[in-house]
Amino acid sequence: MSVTTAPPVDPAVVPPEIVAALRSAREVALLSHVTPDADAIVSMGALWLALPTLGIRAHLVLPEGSVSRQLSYLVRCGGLRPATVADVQQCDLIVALDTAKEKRLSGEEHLAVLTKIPVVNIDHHASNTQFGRCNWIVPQASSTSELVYALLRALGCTITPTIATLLYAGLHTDTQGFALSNTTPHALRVGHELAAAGAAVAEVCERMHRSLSRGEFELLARVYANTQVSADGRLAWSTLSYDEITHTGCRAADIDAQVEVPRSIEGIAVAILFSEGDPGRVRMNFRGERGVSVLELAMQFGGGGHRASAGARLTGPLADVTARVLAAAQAYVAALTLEPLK
Ligand SMILES: [Mn+2]
Repeated sequence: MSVTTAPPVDPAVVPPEIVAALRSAREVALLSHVTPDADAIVSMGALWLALPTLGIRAHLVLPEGSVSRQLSYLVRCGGLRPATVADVQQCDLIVALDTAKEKRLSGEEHLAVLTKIPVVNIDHHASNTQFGRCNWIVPQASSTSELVYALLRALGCTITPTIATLLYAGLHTDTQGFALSNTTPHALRVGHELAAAGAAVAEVCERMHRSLSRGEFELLARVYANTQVSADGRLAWSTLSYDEITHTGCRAADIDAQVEVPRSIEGIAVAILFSEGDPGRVRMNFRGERGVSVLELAMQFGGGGHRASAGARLTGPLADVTARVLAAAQAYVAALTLEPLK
């Protein structure tokens, strides 16, 4: 039976059935999405640290090699220990975090032994398919971290400095340093409370923004060099071929934030980064500016996400995928009615 929770507008209000599901659990498997971002890792990490204090065993599913070099800081910071397949065999509850659809869940081998267990689905993606038995989906929340913070408070857990640092990193990255339209008064309030609880604010900023490896720096230079802008100035995009990625020593897991390069051009409405992390597999990162949603665009290609930040994947040669998606994106931006820039 599926119980769908109507999304509460206030991200600080945790539905009672979510609290009850956690409270009655004995052993929990924490899962998130493939190519986990900071929000995904820390949402699992904060619960992994906090649940044992309530007498609940917790296992964090983070398959080997799935974390980018940059985000491995969060794994070290939290002392996070990924679970083996054997570890999760006795679990009686799955908590899915920051994951819009079931097939995006990471940990294929773990999932194979986690069948027939109820799923609690906690997320802020507007495109979430409500695949859990209990679903707490709040598109108004800046991040899943913001929701996990409310959940830990509702469960009466202590917000230790380590938990505060992890959750702060999730808020910080999903809001691009409290600089995107999802930076609500509530997100800032939670950021304040996490800082007050001992979050290492400056360290998080340093590790997330001023800690590029030489290879990541070279990859970014490539993204700049490959950036193009449409004739109408509304669309900017860049590409990274498999050869360009491997040449710098980077991996598919290291690609995400580089879409900020085409996005940084004044006046654009849509930015796209095409990256061929594995040969013939092209990932698109879409970003919307000037209030424009890219969610519909990503969904046209089987993807999903948020209004201003979405993604999709296609199989095929990079040039073919790029041409196909750009044609749709050009038509999309050409039809937009945009407010003039101030
Ligand atoms: Mn998120």
